[in-house]
Amino acid sequence: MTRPAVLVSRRVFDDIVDRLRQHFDVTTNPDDTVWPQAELIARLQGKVGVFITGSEKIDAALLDACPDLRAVCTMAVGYNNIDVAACTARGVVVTNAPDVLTETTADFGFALMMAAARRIAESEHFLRRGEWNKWSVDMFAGSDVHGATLGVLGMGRIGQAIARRGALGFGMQVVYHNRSRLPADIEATLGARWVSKEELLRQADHLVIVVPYSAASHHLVGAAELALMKPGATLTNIARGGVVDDAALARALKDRVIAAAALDVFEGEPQFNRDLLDAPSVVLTPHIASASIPTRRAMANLATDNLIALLTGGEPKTALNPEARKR
Ligand code: 8YV
Repeated sequence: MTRPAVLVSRRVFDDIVDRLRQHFDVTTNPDDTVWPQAELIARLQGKVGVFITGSEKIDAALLDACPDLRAVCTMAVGYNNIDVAACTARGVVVTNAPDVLTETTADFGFALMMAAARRIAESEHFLRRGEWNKWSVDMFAGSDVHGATLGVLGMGRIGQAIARRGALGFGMQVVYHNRSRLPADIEATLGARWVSKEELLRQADHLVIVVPYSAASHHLVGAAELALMKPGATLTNIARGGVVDDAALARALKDRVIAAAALDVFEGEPQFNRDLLDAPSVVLTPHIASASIPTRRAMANLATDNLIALLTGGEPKTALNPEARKR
């Protein structure tokens, strides 16, 4: 009997591929090439399932060109690279990887926020350049994190995990903005207060952005929003490139509209706005907030569990459109 054919679009851990090989005829990408769309489509011919990351675009044109596809399983929690409605319309089930990366991503968001507040990257570059020749009273003096006001834009799982770190670990006052308010008991546990977006921008000493990307969140923070922030404030973006207007942010840092920023995600990444390199007080990392070994393994295993379940008659753990199965 021929086994279902699946594609793993990027290099993953060997034991993940071994798990898939127990059930499927697996094609991999050992060179980890980011395939152009036409090549991805060519490689998907005859495949019923695909294991993807946040980098591959699954849209209506691809689905129409790959009629055998039944399952799209991403190891990312974010799925703005997948047209879920187009998948549903064609009976293709999509799964993502929530929960397993929440705490690791929150750790990193908090670390970036602290690095921006305490000017860690900036001062390290200064030391490496050999410019440190004396102590001085305000050398790289930044702002405090403990006791400050933490503003969380987007209070999903990761936003809540960051709020918990701020409130319980650092005695921060937590304000947040989200389309829907949290239940009162969760607000009480996190010590978090819902405010309007404008109030959030005005009140936060440290703003951390964790909203999913969509047309509605495109440039949610641009020049007008940055102008509302405190001159001593920091901004951390671990959400998606495009939620922040990077050009406006680079200008705001240069003009000292805000004090510092930390970015793990960029518009057009892995390309990014080069003006950020010249902006003062900026920490830049290459989209690694979920990159601890145990968490990346958990994300890949969850995508694998989902792909195996979907193609062997089981129940996927984290389907985004379970209704697609009935089609
Ligand atoms: C991933 C992410 O590194 O899960 C997400 O949405 O942005 C990151 O954790 C990446 O997208 C995995 O493919």
